[in-house]
Amino acid sequence: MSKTNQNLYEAVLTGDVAATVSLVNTILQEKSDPRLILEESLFPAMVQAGELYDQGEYFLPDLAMAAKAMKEAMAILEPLLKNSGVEKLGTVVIGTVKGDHHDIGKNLVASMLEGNGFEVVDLGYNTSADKFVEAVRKFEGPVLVALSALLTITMPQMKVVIDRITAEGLRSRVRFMVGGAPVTQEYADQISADGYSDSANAAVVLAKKLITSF
Ligand code: B12
Repeated sequence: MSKTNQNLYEAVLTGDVAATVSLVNTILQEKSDPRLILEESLFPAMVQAGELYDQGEYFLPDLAMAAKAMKEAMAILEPLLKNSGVEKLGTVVIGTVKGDHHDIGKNLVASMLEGNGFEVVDLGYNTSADKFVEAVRKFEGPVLVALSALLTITMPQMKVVIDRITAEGLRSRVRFMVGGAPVTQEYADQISADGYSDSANAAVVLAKKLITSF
């Protein structure tokens, strides 16, 4: 890895947004392939940030800052990547379910998925089942639907979404992943979700697994 790519890796990992933006622009001026920037610096930095969080060495603000740096870098690279034909790993429609206004965890999961190569459609918080159905219909191929809930009373809304998408005949091309502090693997099984994870990093591993399960 070149010195500049190594510096960019460090900048994302430490959540230094200004350095990240400046380094991405420097590397692009050297006529580097945007895909190499992703593969050599950005993705490894996000994977490492997620691992440090899982190990308890990074705390929430550290992970959020790394995700922010990644997001700013992606904002510069995305238009270039669209032209260079980089294949996305898959599409994820994500949202916090109806009645629930917690979105910090959902945003982290969305950023991590985006940072790791997924196309992410973020429906925000307090998202109705109708909106999930509408979003899934916009795509033709396989879609991962990621549902977040932080309140015990909104958890059942996850089942409402799964049931609605099933009733609309879309179940065969959708995999559901669920999460949020009160959600458990047991609950995920109970509502027939395809996967559960308790952290943004584990959500990336799960999404990569589910996208190959169609
Ligand atoms: C911040 C916060 C708020 C903020 C939300 C701001 C925002 N923009 O999100 C505000 C102040 C608005 C708020 C409001 C309320 N809150 Co609140 N809130 C919290 C708090 C302190 C932190 C939540 C958080 O952001 N955690 C950090 C993130 C990173 O963690 P996370 O969300 O769990 O996400 C991680 C994983 O779960 C996972 N994950 C999350 N989503 C997904 C999705 C998928 C698909 C996957 C795979 C993984 C995944 O990955 C994430 C990253 O690692 C929690 C306490 C707690 N310890 O959870 C209470 C808490 C969730 N709130 C609670 C309550 C009761 C409320 C209110 C009803 C309070 C009130 N009386 O008004 C309102 C409800 C508003 C509403 N309609 O939603 C209770 C819920 C109790 C329960 N079990 O039902 C909690 C647990 C506090 C408590 N101990 O009582 N809250």
